[in-house]
Amino acid sequence: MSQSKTPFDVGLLRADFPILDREIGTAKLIYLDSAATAQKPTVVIEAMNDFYRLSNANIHRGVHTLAEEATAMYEKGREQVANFINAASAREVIFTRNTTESINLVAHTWARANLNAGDVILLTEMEHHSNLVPWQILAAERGVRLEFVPVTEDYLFDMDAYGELLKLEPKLVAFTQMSNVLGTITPAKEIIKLAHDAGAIALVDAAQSVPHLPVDVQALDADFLAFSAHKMLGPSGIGALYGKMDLLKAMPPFLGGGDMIKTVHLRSFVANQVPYKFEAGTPAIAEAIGFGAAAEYLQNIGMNALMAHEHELTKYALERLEEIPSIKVFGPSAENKGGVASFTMEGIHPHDIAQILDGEGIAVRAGHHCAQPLHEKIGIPATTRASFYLYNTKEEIDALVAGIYKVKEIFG
Ligand code: 7TS
Repeated sequence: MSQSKTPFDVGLLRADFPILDREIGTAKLIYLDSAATAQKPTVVIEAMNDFYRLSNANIHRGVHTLAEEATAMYEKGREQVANFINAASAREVIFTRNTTESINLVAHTWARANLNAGDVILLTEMEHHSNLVPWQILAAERGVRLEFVPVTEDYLFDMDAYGELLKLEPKLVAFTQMSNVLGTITPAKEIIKLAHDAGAIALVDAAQSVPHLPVDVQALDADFLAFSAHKMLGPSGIGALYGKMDLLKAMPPFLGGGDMIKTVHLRSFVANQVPYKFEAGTPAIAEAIGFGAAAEYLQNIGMNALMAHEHELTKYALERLEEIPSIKVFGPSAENKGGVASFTMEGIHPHDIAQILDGEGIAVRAGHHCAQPLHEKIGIPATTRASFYLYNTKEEIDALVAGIYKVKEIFG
């Protein structure tokens, strides 16, 4: 999809991110926690500031100039986000608070209207809690049955097992396009095609993929696709649910209140059209504007160029990390992996590793990364995770490796 308009120059790009100039103690910040949330470029910060400075008003209700400007800016954000994932229409993009809310929206509306006791939902063992718990709640309430596609020994989506599980005729297949722990990139297009052939609807958890890979919802033929602005250089507090128009039209509303209605009487209401039917109350207006600016910024860089840069970094990071004695990195080889390196070190707790690295200015995350069942499967309670984005460099990976040697020194 997006072709780079300028050559990928990480030095130049870094200048777009003011936070990268920060120091942590006396060390320069090395931010390796973009899988948790990404840093924000000036264009995003300024787009939101400008809205508050110049155009702040509520949307979809006033006739005054500011209200019209605010509405146009909010809807432009939707267009930019829709364009970024190549949705057929901007109306197929619903603004939510985050990936979590997007998945819950589907669980509350589509699933409650369409699933009954005994119906099967197919998930995978490597899902984030966001794509597990909403279905567990539904299973407890409705008697829906959950089944799980295993992760192979090579940390990949198990296609053979998937083929077998599809014989259960699931109504929904909901899976991650990129694991936030293993970095595993799943063959989403093939998974969706097979789901459709088996009569199922497919929901893609794209929280980690939309920020890092070219994602085209039409090419994928995804029915639903959920992602968050904050992981793709945009603000927190806003995310998106893409849905095919015919599905969205048939779905009951999510939350009730202002903006999601056409008319209201004391005992009844008529729902508004898609996407407003799913956006009750005053939304995150500045955030939608920032979300759009982030999508456009990424599109101008070009997702193929960004992906190539991250691939180089990931390959390099795996080589350098695997050199270190007593370290174990989890996940597939670089060909099937996004910019995530989760590891353990013999006899050293992940939180201690993260703490010592922080002393060197290096931000990584330690814990189960909201994927506890995956850690149970692998047989470890926690990992330390370094994750990369467009602004990271090989020098930063060298600093990470030096930091890890320091951890080893401290722990003898
Ligand atoms: N799905 C995946 C695959 C994720 O990685 C995350 C967040 C979510 C869903 C939820 O996104 P949210 O924006 O609704 O919170 N993952 C992480 C992480 O790996 N570290 O912090 C958040």
